[in-house]
Amino acid sequence: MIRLFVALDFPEDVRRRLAGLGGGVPGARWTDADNLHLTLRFIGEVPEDQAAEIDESLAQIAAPAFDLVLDGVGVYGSGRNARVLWAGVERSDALSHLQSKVESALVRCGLPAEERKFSPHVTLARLKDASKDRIGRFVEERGMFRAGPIRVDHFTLYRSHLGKGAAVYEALSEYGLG
Ligand code: 2AM
Repeated sequence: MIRLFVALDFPEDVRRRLAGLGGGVPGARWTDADNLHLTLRFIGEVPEDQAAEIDESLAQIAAPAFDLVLDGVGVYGSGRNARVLWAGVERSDALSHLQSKVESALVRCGLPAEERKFSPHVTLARLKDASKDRIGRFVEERGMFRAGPIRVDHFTLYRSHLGKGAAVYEALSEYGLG
């Protein structure tokens, strides 16, 4: 079995800027600059032959390239249940369009439909027992963050290797956008 997800990657300068937001929140595990991405669809564990089928199906997607703007930061969960610090994405019909094409390609491969609404974000940090005040301050101080427009001319199928430390993401295939 291999663990897969579909995501957008970012150019190095954008990743550096995102990584530069980190710090000042004890209890936060910051995402390495190299691992920053925007998940279009988490797939999870699938057998290798199904992975090949998924790859073929994603390769058939035809969608336009587009520009993406990252906008602001926020937190998932609140109080003691704050789990994730994220950077947000400006509303983009092109992004939603691509995401729904990915979703239908995966459903055609026999994967169960995603029940949760697509909520595009870039995970900056995962939180464990982080102080509410520090989280509040982070969101306040970094709220003006903006990056882009970023040209999105491909999306990527990633394999996630789970280990003792942070997961290692391996790009398996890139798919061009027209
Ligand atoms: P997250 O950053 O919001 O946690 C690889 O794990 C990517 O898939 C992450 O970007 C993660 O989103 C996303 N993902 C979505 N659902 C997931 C799940 N149930 N388990 C692990 N990762 C998930």
